[in-house]
Amino acid sequence: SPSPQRVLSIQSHVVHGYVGNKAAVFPLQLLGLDVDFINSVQFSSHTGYDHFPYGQVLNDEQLLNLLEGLEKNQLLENVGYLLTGYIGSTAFLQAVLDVLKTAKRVNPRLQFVCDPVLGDHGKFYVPPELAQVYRDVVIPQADVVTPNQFEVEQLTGIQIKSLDDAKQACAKLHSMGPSIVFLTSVVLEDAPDVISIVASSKTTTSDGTVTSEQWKIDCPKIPGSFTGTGDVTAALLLGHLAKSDNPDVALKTAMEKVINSMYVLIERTYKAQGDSVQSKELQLIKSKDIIENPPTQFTAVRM
Ligand code: PLP
Ligand code: PXL
Repeated sequence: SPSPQRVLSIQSHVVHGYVGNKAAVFPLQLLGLDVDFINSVQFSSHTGYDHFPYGQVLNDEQLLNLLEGLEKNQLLENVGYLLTGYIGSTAFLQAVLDVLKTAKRVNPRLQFVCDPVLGDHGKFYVPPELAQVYRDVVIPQADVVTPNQFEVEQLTGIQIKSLDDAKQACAKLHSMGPSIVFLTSVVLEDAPDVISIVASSKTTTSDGTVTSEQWKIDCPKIPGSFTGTGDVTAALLLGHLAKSDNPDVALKTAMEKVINSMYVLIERTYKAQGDSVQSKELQLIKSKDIIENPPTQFTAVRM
């Protein structure tokens, strides 16, 4: 029988705190997945601390060198998922696409879960020219995309003010390629204190008919902003989709597990925080229980 599918995760490493691979690997492992991870950077902390950057950045050549080692040792054969998050340069993003190409050649069933990290709250935190690279060459090759509100607006050109806008933006992203679109947090014009999470799946039947369905969960907005939430969300989504054996209910069920875990994680982090940046680090390890056993507070409704 085929070996279980591993995840290849290409993300940041921080010595202290929980973003990038430090936020993604632990949840994936708790959900029972083997994770091979490449650290795209090693920094002392995330960018929100006073003194930054300290550490090293992996360049595109170094990434391709690791790829060569993985390929020559036949270590890509059981890679079923590629997961990517924050990527800081066009050259590195192109090299990630080379990783995708090679890993897909070795395993044509590989699924690419792409968090198209651009920025948040109206501001870019990567070079803005990356938006076009994601739009033109990355998203078309992705199976699952997990943009936040700013990112979906940049990628589709659609401002999300209503649920209908969110639906249209999902349809536009589906038309670019991905069969699953997961909007990690949108705040709609008529409900400023609510975070809506939207999940949309596209199915192409054997006669070529394309259908889609959308699910939504509304949560009360927990005040403040925490770093790494998007990274945990994408990892949990991959993990729960990978674990599900019934594709017909997979997205709704996965979404509910992801959001019920995320809500408690953010709530615990909110309650634990003090005045320092450090005190706002996600309470990820202490939340092992609700990652392994997601609560059932929130239920997804059809849009
Ligand atoms: N709140 C909840 C309950 C969530 O599940 C998520 C992400 O999935 C977020 C907020 C998103 O947080 P942020 O706006 O910091 O990305
Ligand atoms: O969560 C995304 C992220 C990834 N990598 C580094 C970061 C952040 C967010 O601040 O600083 C280095």
